[in-house]
Amino acid sequence: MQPHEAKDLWDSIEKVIDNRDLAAFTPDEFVDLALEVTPLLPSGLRRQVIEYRRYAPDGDVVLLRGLLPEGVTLPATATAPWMPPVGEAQGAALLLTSVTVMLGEPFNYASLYDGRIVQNMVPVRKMEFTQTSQSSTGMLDWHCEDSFRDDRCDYAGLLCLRGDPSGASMYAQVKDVQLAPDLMATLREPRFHVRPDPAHVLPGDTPMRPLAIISGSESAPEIAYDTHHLEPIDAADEDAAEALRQLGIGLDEVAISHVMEQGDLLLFDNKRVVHARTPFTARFDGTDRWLMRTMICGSALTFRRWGQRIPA
Ligand SMILES: O=C(O)CCC(=O)C(=O)O
Ligand SMILES: [Fe+2]
Repeated sequence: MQPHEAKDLWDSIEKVIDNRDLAAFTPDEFVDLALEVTPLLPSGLRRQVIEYRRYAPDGDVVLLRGLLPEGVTLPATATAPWMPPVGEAQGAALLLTSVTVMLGEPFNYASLYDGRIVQNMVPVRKMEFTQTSQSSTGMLDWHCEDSFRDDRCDYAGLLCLRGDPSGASMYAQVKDVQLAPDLMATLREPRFHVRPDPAHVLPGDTPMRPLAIISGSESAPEIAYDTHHLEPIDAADEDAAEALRQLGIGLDEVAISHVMEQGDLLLFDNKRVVHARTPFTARFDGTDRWLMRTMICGSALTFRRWGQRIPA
């Protein structure tokens, strides 16, 4: 996006917000407001997002740049994923949602980060080495969002409010992975199960979900993957364990890295891409790396089955 387009858009967003506190909006009202911003996005950007949804001509990840105006004064980095946006960050949350709503319905699970529609990917004290978005000093390893749910998001969008030169976002498209046919065949069998993501607050024991790691067509394969929460159902299934190991290596070989900068908006296909983040040092002084995220359900059918934007 050109600098003058970003500035015009930002001014329009401020008019749409009209000094209201968006924290008082219900999730549906918030998304409805974002839909008022969508037609105000530059037409080239809208075309690119719609083409990505329909054909993904340039791959399963798309990076849009320069969405925030130069010199924007954002508040201190949020201190938790579930903090509602304040000040100028409200405009950023609305902007992210106005783009992602072109891919489907932005949503969240009630069990994740207080069910906030727009979540902050920020470092949190004592969480430095966890496998969650709140980590920092530790590597956040390859995963898809919420592989433990069969209704996991189709896409996720990440908008960078504040970058960190060390914390690179990493992606690997499963269609790029080169693996021997017998390993692929093993990964296509339901010989694995995945435990719930630790970022979710779930009542009692949630059973592990059995699944095949790879599914779908040869030309557009899909993946459900989580380095730390996935294992063969049968602990003695050496072939399944080996296929998983080789897949991890194969993903590393096709990794794409990008250091997010302020105003970068990254969309990825959560069914065809795994992602990760490299370590960085958090200062906890309000200047840390800060991405806003929203997850998108691309299926109107699934969304209607939930009957709500924040399903249980
Ligand atoms: O910070 C990033 O680049 C990605 C964060 C992430 O993967 C997550 O929160 O699940
Ligand atoms: Fe993630």
